Amino acid sequence: MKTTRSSEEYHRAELLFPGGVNSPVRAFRNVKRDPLFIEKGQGAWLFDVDGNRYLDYVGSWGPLLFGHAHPEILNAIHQAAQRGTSFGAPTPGESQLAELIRQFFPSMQMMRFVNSGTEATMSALRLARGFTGRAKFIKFAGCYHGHGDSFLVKAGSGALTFGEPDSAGVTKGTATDTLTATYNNLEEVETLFANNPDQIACVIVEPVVGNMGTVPPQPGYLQGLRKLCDDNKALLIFDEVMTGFRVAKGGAQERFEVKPDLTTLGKIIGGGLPVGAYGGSAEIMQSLSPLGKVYQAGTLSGNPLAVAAGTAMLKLIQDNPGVYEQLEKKGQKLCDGLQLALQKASIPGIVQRVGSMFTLFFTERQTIENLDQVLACDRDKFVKFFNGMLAKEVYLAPSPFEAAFMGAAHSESDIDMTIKAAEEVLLDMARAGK
Ligand code: HOZ
Repeated sequence: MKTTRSSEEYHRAELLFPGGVNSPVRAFRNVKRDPLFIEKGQGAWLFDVDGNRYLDYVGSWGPLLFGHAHPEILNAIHQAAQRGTSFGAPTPGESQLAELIRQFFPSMQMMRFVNSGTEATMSALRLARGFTGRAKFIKFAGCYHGHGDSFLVKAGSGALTFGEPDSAGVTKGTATDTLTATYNNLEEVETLFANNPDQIACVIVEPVVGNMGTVPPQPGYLQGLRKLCDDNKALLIFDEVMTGFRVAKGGAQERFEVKPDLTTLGKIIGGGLPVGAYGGSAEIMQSLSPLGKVYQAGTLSGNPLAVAAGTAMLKLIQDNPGVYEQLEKKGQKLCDGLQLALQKASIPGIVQRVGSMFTLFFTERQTIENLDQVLACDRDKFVKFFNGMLAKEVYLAPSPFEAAFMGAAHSESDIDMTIKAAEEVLLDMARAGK
């Protein structure tokens, strides 16, 4: 695999951007190679600037349910762009997208559009604090809710990839209001509530964690969080930036039948363009300015291009009601194949999956339920696996702390190719280990 041009681009970018990138995980440092620079994407495939192609299981970190450059999404963007790219004033398109979102997420009776998942979670936290009049909140080790100061405490994703789950620049004052607990452990949450009576505004959780690899909630866990929040008059926030329109059409809240007070959504409702949203009951949402006292604003919020792309994306979901069943079946086939490949190579590991998001963990354990267990997995094996798969044209997330995403554009033969590649890579790893 020749990557000369990618390396040239990387060295050029290193002079312009810290680490040569505009978001840390994509620097590929943890997989010990230079990043690939992308020329284009088409369906399930990515093409780099050297002309190599890769079957893409990152999918822009989740939103590309129907693959790259889907004609209906491109057409919507094109049509919208001809009418202008930004107005800083309301448009009917925003209501159309919001009505569609509400059909899938009835808990989001009212919502507010922002520009990213990070903005959505930051704003939802401020709203929860403003609504309850309380300062503290609970998050879970290994969960990542974007790069807002309050959330960079025991954070997952890039923060974890580079060993900085607690970022420099976050003041002690900010961090003291962030209480952390172990994911899938209700007792710790109960204790935090008991030790901080009437002080906790909300609990925020990735209902299925994607930012430390795919870690599903144990049966009853999300219901338990719901009850603890109710008992303590705190709000429950589901960060569905990854799981929204992914693990079910109505996200994790539909799949696990738990209704949060607030939901945050990200790039998927922009068809891959920069968008986020947060929403909940009218009572809570009406605390936002200009009706209420919680302030939040943005010129590009509800940007017409992003709204058009998002509307096209949600219409695709609406018009393809069978898509989640197909993704479930394909996800099962792929993950069963990967699990068998581990067995054939006698390499300890498990593949965890919820719908079409999944992760292969190199571990002796039967399940991975929290961050400590994730951190105990074999990272050297991950690096070898990642690079081996890349050499066989399969593009996985360049970090063991990210989920993989499969979409409707991945064909049966793409899945067969992935399983075959994994079998070969794992057998090579097993041989080399002897
Ligand atoms: N934090 C994103 C995934 N969890 C990665 C964003 C990026 O590097 O593009």
